[in-house]
Amino acid sequence: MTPIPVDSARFLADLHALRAIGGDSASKGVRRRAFSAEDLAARDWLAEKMAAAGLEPRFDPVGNLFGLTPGRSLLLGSHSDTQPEGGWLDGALGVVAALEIARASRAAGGPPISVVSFQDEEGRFGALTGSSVWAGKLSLAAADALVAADGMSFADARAVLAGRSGDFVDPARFSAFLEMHIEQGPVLDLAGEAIGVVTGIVGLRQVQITITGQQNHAGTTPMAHRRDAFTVAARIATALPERFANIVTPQSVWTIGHIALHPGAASVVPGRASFSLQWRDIDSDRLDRMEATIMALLDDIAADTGCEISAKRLRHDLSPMPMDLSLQAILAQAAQAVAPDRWRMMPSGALHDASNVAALMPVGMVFVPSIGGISHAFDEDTGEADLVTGLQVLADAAARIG
Ligand code: HGY
Ligand code: MN
Ligand code: MN
Repeated sequence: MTPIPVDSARFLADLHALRAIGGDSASKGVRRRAFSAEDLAARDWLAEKMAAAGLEPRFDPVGNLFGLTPGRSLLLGSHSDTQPEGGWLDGALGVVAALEIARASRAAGGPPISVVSFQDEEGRFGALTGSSVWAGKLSLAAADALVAADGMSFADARAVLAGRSGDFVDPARFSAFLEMHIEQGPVLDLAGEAIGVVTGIVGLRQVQITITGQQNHAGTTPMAHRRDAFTVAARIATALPERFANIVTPQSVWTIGHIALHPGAASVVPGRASFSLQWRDIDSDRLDRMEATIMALLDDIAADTGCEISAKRLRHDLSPMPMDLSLQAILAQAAQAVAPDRWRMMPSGALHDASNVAALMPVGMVFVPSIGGISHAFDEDTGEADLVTGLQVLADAAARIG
């Protein structure tokens, strides 16, 4: 195995250069929602870096940006779009590490490596939209019909690339996909370990729940006569832990991340509440049981309150996905070589594009620690030494794959 001579200073400089695009002025955080001006500027920056590294930059029809090396190659990458208040490393780390390894390998006559930054991993429009379309899990027509909370359709958003995007890249060009990512949880940080070799990625389900009660006067409507959509939503949220008690494990999670009340005025009893309910687990059957429990709870509360309650499944299915066993073994060898006994095998509680790419080719993932386990927040961070260790492990694994 010939090592790939990565340049960690250049890698860190590129990471900080990318952070500056859409960077928050008061923190290390970034704002680069898919197809925003900042996201497009970051993709243009990346395309220039790809070209300078001798890779062919190519946008596909949904905004995935590939840096292609001729012939068959190993694909490395992640995403460069972010949450509304994103961390500077979520996605960007894997993209910049991929760029550095592809660039160093090409310069040293090493194995052929291509790079990708998938579009809308963070779900401004759908969920892992760019890699879902590339992997054939979401049709282009269905993706185009997706509408962001701000009313922008995916079709209108991606139209900005018209004339600049080529065809979808043939997945057969690639032998395998490796994604480096921050853990986004506390496990490695608390254990004082440097590397996580990912065994599998959780599955995710999400529904949009709408409660229709009775809009009314906040002063003259007696409490006993109200059909207050918010209090019904609150009953659902507070009932879930007890209803899930015999189904879930400590790793199961569920989140109400967004709620809208209508009409949203202080002196009006809200007649309508609409909120997202998302749940995740590594086991498909448990996801099913959680879904059945949610639906039964909605029926019970609708009957008890006289409110109409609807639930619309929001996202295409993102099933739990095991990582390729041989790639897990290679990443474990690389971890032991670079960070002896400071690594572990572990599941991913976050979703990643690798979940989708697994439908096309063998995939593997490697984590670096998140300080305090914080992510999807401006405070997200990882020590530079851990960033460099992750780069070296990914490069070592890429060299072993060849
Ligand atoms: O939500 C997720 O797990 C991913 O970070 N978008
Ligand atoms: Mn991510
Ligand atoms: Mn994320």
